[in-house]
Amino acid sequence: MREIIQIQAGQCGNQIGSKFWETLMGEHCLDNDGFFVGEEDIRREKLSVYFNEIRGSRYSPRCVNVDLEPGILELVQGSAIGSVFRPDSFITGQSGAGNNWAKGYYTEGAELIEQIMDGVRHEAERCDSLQGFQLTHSLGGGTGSGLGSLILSKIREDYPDRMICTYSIVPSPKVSDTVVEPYNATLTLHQLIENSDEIFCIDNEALYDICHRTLKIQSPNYGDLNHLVSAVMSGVTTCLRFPGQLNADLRKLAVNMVPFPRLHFFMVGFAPLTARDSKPFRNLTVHDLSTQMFEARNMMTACNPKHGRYLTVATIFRGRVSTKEVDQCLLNYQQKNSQLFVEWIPNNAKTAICDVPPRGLPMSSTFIGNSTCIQELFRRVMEQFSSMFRRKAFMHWYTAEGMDELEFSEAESNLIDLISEYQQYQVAKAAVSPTRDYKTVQSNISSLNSPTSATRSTTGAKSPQTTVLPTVASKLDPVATKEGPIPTPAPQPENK
Ligand SMILES: Nc1nc2c(ncn2[C@@H]2O[C@H](COP(=O)(O)OP(=O)(O)O)[C@@H](O)[C@H]2O)c(=O)[nH]1
Ligand SMILES: [Mg+2]
Repeated sequence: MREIIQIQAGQCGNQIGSKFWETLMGEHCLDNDGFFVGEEDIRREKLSVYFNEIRGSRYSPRCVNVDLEPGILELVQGSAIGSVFRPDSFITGQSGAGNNWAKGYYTEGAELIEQIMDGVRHEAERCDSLQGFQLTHSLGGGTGSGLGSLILSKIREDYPDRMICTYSIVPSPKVSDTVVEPYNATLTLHQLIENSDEIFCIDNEALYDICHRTLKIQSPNYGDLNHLVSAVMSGVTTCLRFPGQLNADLRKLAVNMVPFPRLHFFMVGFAPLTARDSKPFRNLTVHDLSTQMFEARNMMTACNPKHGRYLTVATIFRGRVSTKEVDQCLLNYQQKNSQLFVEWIPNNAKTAICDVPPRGLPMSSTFIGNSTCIQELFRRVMEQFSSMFRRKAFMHWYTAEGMDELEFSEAESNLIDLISEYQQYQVAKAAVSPTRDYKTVQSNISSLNSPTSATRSTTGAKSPQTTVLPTVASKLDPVATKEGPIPTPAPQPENK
């Protein structure tokens, strides 16, 4: 079986991680002690993707739970599902990371890394055919972000041919008031560009807005946010956990979703949105689900898809839904909104259908999009980062742990490059025209494909077949110009 090892790091990582296990155990009919109590084979067939079978019909999550302070891990161990985890899967430090990325990556975290990698190796050796790893963490703190980054780089080193995916919680001032979060987030994103293959960007800003505006929760707490996180994590992992699906492993998903290696940051969405312990108000149809799923307010990444274009999309419908109806609804959406999908990747929206609905709902839909509008999220973080970094505010906390300022500027410019790469593909037009010969078409296609063409654009080189859409660029330009402009490809009339 194609096993996945989950690593959960830090407060947020462990909180969303254990909620994920709780949801999985519910969907796969495991009781709180890990015994399979279901009847349908379909729920059991792929259990070993995420669980170790320990004996008889008892299963235990395949995970390594890491934190630099003991509090949250003690809570997980003491929770209703606490006994399902192997006791030595918990690896704890004592000192905490104090919201400091450098402590997680260089000092406190580094002391724990050998022990963590032993834990990872222990799990990997028990696997029959390991497909990869998934990390749950926040970008804003010190442990999940700093130590999380260190873990990813070690995994890359030790398991270079396995897939790595992360569920990364993006910080928002609406939810947290630690001022250095933009630093920690930028330093982590810098690492994620190199050391992760697939990143599901789950944004506290969006989660807060969904709770507040849509679900009318006056002051949402982490429990409310994590309820949404677990819905979407269950949704995006559906194809990995139930037999016979499209995108049935991490690599297949990446092949469909990632057209260029660095552009592997996905926005995610879910429908119907419900508060904890509540049910949707009315019966849903496939039409409702597919409309809601594409709406900006259902996205758990605070970016508006209408401000960018989709490179690729994957959707997952669950429950007893008609395949024909699903196909029809999606086709309608794409036809009505064709300007939102890049035309140079034909058939870039794929759908999977799984009969098993999530718990408590008759049907649901999950959205995964690789959209160029994700640059809005990066620009938000970048703006906060740059305004502090320009004055070197709070730097001494990082340099005291042995970090160099240079690392901050490198992270900053890597993120600026990433933004401009997304922008470049947002404005890129199809290179094919009936009057061109095959050779020109090929060379245009390869210039579009070449990774250097993306970086080249950051130095202001003109790209021949682009035209600027005014939306994102002009709206966000003030951000771009603070530390020198984030260059966008020069406007050029479309080639005839
Ligand atoms: N959605 C969500 N965000 C969280 C949770 N716990 C912490 N965060 C966010 O994570 C960031 C702080 O990181 P945290 O995980 O507490 O730090 P760490 O323990 O050092 O990794 C802030 O942006 C918080 O808003 C949680 O349970 N759910
Ligand atoms: Mg912590």
